[in-house]
Amino acid sequence: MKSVSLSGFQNYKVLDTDKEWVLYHNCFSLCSRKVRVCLKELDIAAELKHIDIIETNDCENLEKKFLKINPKATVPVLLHHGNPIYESHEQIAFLEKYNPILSKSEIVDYWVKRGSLVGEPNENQDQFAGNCVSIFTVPLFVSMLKNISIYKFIKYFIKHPVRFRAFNFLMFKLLSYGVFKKGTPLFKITKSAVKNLNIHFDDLNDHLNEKKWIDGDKFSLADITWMVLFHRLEESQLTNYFLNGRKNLISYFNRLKVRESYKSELLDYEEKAIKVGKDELIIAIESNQTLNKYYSFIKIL
Ligand SMILES: N[C@@H](CCC(=O)N[C@@H](CS)C(=O)NCC(=O)O)C(=O)O
Repeated sequence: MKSVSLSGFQNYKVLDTDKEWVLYHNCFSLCSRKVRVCLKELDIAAELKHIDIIETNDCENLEKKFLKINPKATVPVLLHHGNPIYESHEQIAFLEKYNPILSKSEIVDYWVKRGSLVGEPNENQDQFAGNCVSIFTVPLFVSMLKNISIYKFIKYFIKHPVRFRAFNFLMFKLLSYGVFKKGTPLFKITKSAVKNLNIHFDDLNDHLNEKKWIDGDKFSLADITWMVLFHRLEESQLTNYFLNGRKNLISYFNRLKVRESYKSELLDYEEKAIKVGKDELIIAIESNQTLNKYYSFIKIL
C-alpha cells in the first residue's frame, strides 16, 4: 500500500457510529497521550479504542479494519460522528473548538506548533521539538521490543505502509542496542536532535520566566503539548540531563506533574509492556556498554 499524507478533518466517514467522539489510541504513543490529556482537560467524553502497536506487543494498527480508519497505520485517530481527524496537533485544535475553556492566543499556537511531532522524526528537528524527543524514545523502544517475538516483526515489515518505519523497527529488533554504536545513522541523527532540543528548551525556559503556564496564568493546548514531551523524556531517563540548569523548566514540569490529567492519562496508563521496557532500559544504561556510551555521548554534546 502506498503511504498517503493525511492531516486535519476529513469530509467522509470511516465508521458508522452513534458516538460523537471516538479515539483510536495506544497507551504508549506520545501523540495518543496528548489527545487523551486534551480530552480530560476539556472534559469531553469519547469512546476510547486501544490499538496495539508493535512496541506494546502486537500490530493491530496493520489490520485491515484499522487501515480503513487510517491507511497510514498510525495512532491516534480521532473521529467526530465517524469523520476522521488525522495528526494529533490538528485533533487537539479541533477538540478545543467544542469546549473553548483553555487559553487561546498566538503564543499558544506558536508553542503548540513548536512542540508537535510532524512527519518523520529525523526531519525538521529545528522546527519541531516533538521530532527531537521522538529520537530519544528509541532506547526505550529497543528495550520494549526485546520482549516481542520476531514473527511479529516479519508481519510488521511486510505489512507496514510506511517503508522507512518498517525498516527502522526491524533494525531495532535485529541489532538491539547495536543501533546506538558510534557511526550508525541513529548516532548521527542523535547529534542534531540534542542540538535542536537544547535550543527549543533554552527558548521555552526564557519564555516561561515568571509565568505559571506557557500563556501566563491560564493553562492551554501548548502546556498539554509540552507535558507529554517532558513525560517521554522522563521515561527515557533523560529529564535530569535536559532540565539541568533550566530553572523555569524544572518548576514548570513540577506544576505539570501535579495536574490530574498527568496522573489519569499518563501515569495510570503505564501498562505492563511500558513498565517492563522501562525497567530493562534502566538496567541496560548501566550494563550495556554501547548504550552506556550512547547516553554519555548525549550528555557531553
Ligand atoms: N504526526 C502524527 C504521528 C503519529 C505516529 O507516528 N504515531 C505512532 C505512535 S506515536 C504510531 O502510530 N506508530 C505505529 C507505527 O508506525 O507502526 C501525530 O501527531 O498524530
